[in-house]
Amino acid sequence: MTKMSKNSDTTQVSTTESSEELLNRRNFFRKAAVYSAGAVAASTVLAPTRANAQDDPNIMEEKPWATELGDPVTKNQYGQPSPYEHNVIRRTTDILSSGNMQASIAVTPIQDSCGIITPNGLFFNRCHGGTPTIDPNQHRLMIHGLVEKPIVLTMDEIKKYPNVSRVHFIECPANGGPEWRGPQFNSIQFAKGFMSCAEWTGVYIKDILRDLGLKKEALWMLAEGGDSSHMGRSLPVDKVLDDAMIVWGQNGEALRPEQGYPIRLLVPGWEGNLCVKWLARLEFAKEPFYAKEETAKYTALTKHDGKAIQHFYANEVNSVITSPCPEKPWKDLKKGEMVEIEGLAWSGMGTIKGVDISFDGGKNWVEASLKGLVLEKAWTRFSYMYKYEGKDILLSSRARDDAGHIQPTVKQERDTVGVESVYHRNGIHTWAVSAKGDVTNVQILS
Ligand SMILES: Nc1nc2c(c(=O)[nH]1)N[C@H]1C(S)=C(S)[C@@H](COP(=O)(O)O)O[C@H]1N2
Ligand SMILES: [Mo]
Repeated sequence: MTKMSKNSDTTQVSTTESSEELLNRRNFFRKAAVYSAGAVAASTVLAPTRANAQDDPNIMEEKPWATELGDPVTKNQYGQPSPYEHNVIRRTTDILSSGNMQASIAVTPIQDSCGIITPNGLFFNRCHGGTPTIDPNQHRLMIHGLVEKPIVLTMDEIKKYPNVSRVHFIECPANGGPEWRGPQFNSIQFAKGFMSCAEWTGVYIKDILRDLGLKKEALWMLAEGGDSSHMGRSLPVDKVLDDAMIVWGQNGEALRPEQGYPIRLLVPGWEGNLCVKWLARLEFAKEPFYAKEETAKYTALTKHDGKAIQHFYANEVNSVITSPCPEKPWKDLKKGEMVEIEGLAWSGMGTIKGVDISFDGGKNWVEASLKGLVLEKAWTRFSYMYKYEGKDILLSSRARDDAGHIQPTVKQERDTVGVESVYHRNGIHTWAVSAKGDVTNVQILS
């Protein structure tokens, strides 16, 4: 073991420091990683507390995988996760699909996500007519309507435009939508997993339009998919000229079929349904195009006058604690032990500024720290080091963005919107964590 770590140190570190010195320094840091119960900082490092590790057969005995050769490099020409990760999968339920798996949703296990990137195999999949298998050589994108030079592009032609890579979440506006009247799922995956976040590569539509010449009268863009549902959606030209993209890359590889291979529309921060997959046509027009029932579907009704809030497309500032959660309860914690609370915050209207945590259902708040990359219209991870007290708590998170928005309470949200909607829920989410560490999905109305 020592020999192996020494070797890897020398290959990775090209300083004058010898590997011996490096190891000593690491051991020093490890030993220094103690905390005092009084001074709890977000930067506290946890040392393993397990006693009698020397009696553990897993450390004393040599394992079969340490004594025989492993698989050849030719085994998985496209790699797969360890078989031990077999439970980390997208999940479906009849409650969300009425039994039709071609007009359905498979939700992301956000409880298992690390950092802010969703691996492609776990990206949530919402489709209205199944996932088509499109031959990219036969796929075309037509751009027409109120442009000077309408065109039809092949995939090779699209990829000639200068490309950019951006990290953005996609969230279905119905994320959390089944829960307006109260908790429905004792599961974070089903309650909040209608979203994922990836690094997308593609071209800004404004760059293509520079070539085509957008006419002044053009106020709306219709996007249509090449799948059986077509998913025709219209969006305002202002947003198109701001940051909408046509993307073909997802986390360093081609889009997955489920995400719209070979190309999709990406409308950063706005409702996922606008991010038309298997994109085949863009038409610029004076007016939005949509079927009547779609208008009704994607607008929010206000409680008092029954009027629709039309053309409101951004996903509002939101957050959820991913650890603990119903799927990740606190286990074997001792009173006084430190435990990291983690979660995800996101806003379709800007960059996350901060996240507060409450242990009493929203009466008192403390500030969490943001960790890793903090990017516009992207998942942002937050963290708080908590001293476990072994008592019941109501654990909530409340995010703020740089556009000045803050998550409303469930009561504030119900007072303005009522409970009839299935869209745009961003009220503060609360978990009831029992003294034993079990986690239940609850809503706090005050
Ligand atoms: N062509 C097409 N595009 C589509 C859909 C569809 O059914 N067909 N579903 C939409 C909906 S409702 C959502 S929330 C997002 C989901 O994107 P994802 O499946 O990549 O997560 O795609 C949108 N784009
Ligand atoms: Mo959606």
